[in-house]
Amino acid sequence: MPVEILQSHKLLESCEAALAKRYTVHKLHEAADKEKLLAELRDRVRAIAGGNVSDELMGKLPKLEIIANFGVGYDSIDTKAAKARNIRVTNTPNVLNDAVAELTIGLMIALARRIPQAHQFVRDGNWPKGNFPLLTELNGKTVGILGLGRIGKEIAARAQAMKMRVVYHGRRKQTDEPYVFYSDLTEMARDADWLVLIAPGGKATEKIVSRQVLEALGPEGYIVNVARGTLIDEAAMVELLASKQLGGAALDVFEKEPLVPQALFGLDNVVLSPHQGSATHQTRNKMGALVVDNLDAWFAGEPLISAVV
Ligand code: NAP
Ligand code: 8YV
Repeated sequence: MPVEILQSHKLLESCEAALAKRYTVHKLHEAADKEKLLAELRDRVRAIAGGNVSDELMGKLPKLEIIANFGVGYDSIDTKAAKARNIRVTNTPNVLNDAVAELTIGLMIALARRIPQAHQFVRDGNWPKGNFPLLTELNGKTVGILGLGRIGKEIAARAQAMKMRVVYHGRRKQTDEPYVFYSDLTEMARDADWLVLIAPGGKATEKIVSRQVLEALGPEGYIVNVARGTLIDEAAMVELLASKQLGGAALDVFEKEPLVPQALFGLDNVVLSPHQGSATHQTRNKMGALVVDNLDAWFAGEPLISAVV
């Protein structure tokens, strides 16, 4: 009898197909009556593929052994509860580093040179009426990276290729890294031209980029968020962008995505992106394969490939 697993949300097609080949998959997100499905599956489900897993959901599946998240960020899973219940949790690290780092640099150039706005300017037939305004460049500028982890290091390498100076903030100094470390985020924001966020979401980083940090970045400063919307005081950021007390923002993630604060749509100093850091065929396929490989390893009694709990 194949192992029964629960899929908690829509996954990549190739990942869903691979799961269906190996397991009996129940799709929670497609169930008309979720509680009824959970009650039926109570003593049968041994794994969850996907995120959005609360302590309450775990409590409804007493035979649950493992949660395999599709994504490196696992802030939608209550890992503390999983640990307490002796449930393993895996994620999809490293395979997406390059894709996210590439998008980050793309967003930075797009914001510095207002590429989406320039595109619209040409399409709207405005060019013959006058030139697009002069803007700014990345080279020679300092970028402060909040979260010099797997992805942060790839962003740092690419920022150096853009002839930028790299500094970083985290909970600790990384002695083997060549970049200047700031123990104080506000201080880093004050000294940097760009602030790039690529630290995990969750309680520990909630609104870590406060109004004070944004004000320190200032009217010439640019913020790029490819981490999670929860890291920024979004209301303060919108207000500061609108009043030009913050220079600009390139945002791939939002507090309540896919909902985006309406006020951002009318601003010319923002570039908006629909949480697409890892959204390429090659990267998403690798992420999907890692979800399946982790589950296969678990049910074969082998060590997990990328466990977080
Ligand atoms: P990682 O290797 O774990 O790096 C995270 C970094 O954040 C570490 O350098 C860590 O440094 C720092 N950090 C952790 N907690 C912190 C805190 N409380 N305060 C300050 N710094 C903290 O993770 P990763 O693989 O690079 O991924 C980072 C995040 O990117 C993910 O968790 C996810 O949310 C996001 N992401 C977004 C997309 C997208 O599509 N936009 C795609 C992939 C990932 P210290 O340990 O020294 O503090
Ligand atoms: C994905 C991500 O968009 O890995 C992460 O943490 O944010 C992205 O790669 C997401 O997890 C899947 O939709």
